[in-house]
Amino acid sequence: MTYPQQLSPFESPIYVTRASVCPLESYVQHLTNVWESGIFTHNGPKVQLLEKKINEYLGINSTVAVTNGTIAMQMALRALDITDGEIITTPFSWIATCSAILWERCEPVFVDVDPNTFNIDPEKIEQAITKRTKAILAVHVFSNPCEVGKIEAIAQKYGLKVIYDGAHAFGVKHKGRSIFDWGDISTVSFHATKLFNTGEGGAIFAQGELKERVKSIRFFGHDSHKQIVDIGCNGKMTEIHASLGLANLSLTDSVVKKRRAIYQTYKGILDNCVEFQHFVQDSYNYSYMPILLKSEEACLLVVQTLKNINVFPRRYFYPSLNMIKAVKQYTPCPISENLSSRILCLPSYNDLSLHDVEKIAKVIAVILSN
Ligand code: T4K
Repeated sequence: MTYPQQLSPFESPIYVTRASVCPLESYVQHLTNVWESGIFTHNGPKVQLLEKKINEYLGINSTVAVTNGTIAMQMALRALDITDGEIITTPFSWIATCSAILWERCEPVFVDVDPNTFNIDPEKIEQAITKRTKAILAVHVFSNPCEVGKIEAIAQKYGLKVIYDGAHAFGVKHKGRSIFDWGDISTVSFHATKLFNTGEGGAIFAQGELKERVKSIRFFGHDSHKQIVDIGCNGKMTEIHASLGLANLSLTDSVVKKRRAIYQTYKGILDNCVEFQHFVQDSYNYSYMPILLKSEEACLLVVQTLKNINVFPRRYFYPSLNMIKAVKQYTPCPISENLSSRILCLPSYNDLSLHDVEKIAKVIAVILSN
């Protein structure tokens, strides 16, 4: 295929994201301390310092660092004593939201999403509640906060627990408070592809006794004297991962700033040809760059054309989780199914130049205008 100048392929592939990382020297500084101490795990000084720094950064006091965002949700369910029954959740998410429920021997009950925010639609939650419902597990999709007030009012009315999968939502606030401060418990992912990352990693946010229980569950069910007081697991973050987190944390504001500029550049060019997620400006961290095409056909055309110029967007989240046979028997969620068929996350990361963003956006605009 021959392209006009505007469509010439990029020399190196451009993927949906690249890890945001500190200069190597600042990581090495932390690693040197680890080597000197000989402490590599078991909630050592780097993990404790990372939790303290995250608390300071987010203005909270509830951070418990763990192995990843998936085990964080499983541990959250355990800490809330949810070991069976139904959990109301969203079909528009990464599989981990749902697999965490299934691994804890509970049943996911899908409630459709809002077509504009992409989050679970609170207006549809009540009709899905049964005698077996134990909790609502909602996701702040692409960092867009759920309607927490409405969700928590329903939960209170029916005596349900609320868990927020905040995998994407690091740094996001709602009504002036960290989004991780809402619900009974929240979780986040610090995977390499996330805004703030520790390579692999995550955290659970809980208060008071629940926080102490999470810490115990993280460490085989030990209390602070190494007595077994609970049935736990091994959910500990290592000192190596915490070191990377300590070095990366200071980048976070600049990462958000760069991704916001990328978002604005895409939006400036694509505003008339695609749809964007509806969100409140101050409550978004731009960690993903989702666009909605008018049809699945248009979405696949964009994917193929970008591939031809060495650009690799991702269809997060396709398919809608209610469509996956291995998950559970199909129940219709038409809005999520429709979103999933048309969603595309475009490249967005620190080292991506605005010039390249402009070129990608213009290519999309050209294809869609034909
Ligand atoms: N809840 C939600 C709503 C989630 O989205 C996720 C995870 C979770 C829970 C669970 O959290 P974790 O247990 O993962 O902590 C990624 C991530 O594995 C996953 O964390 C994330 N959500 C999901 C949406 O996407 P892929 O399939 O995109 O990874 P991959 O290997 O295709 O990487 C995409 C691009 O990122 C690469 O082309 C290049 C770049 N990259 C990737 C890796 C692995 C890097 O620059 N460095 C790297 O180390 O999964």
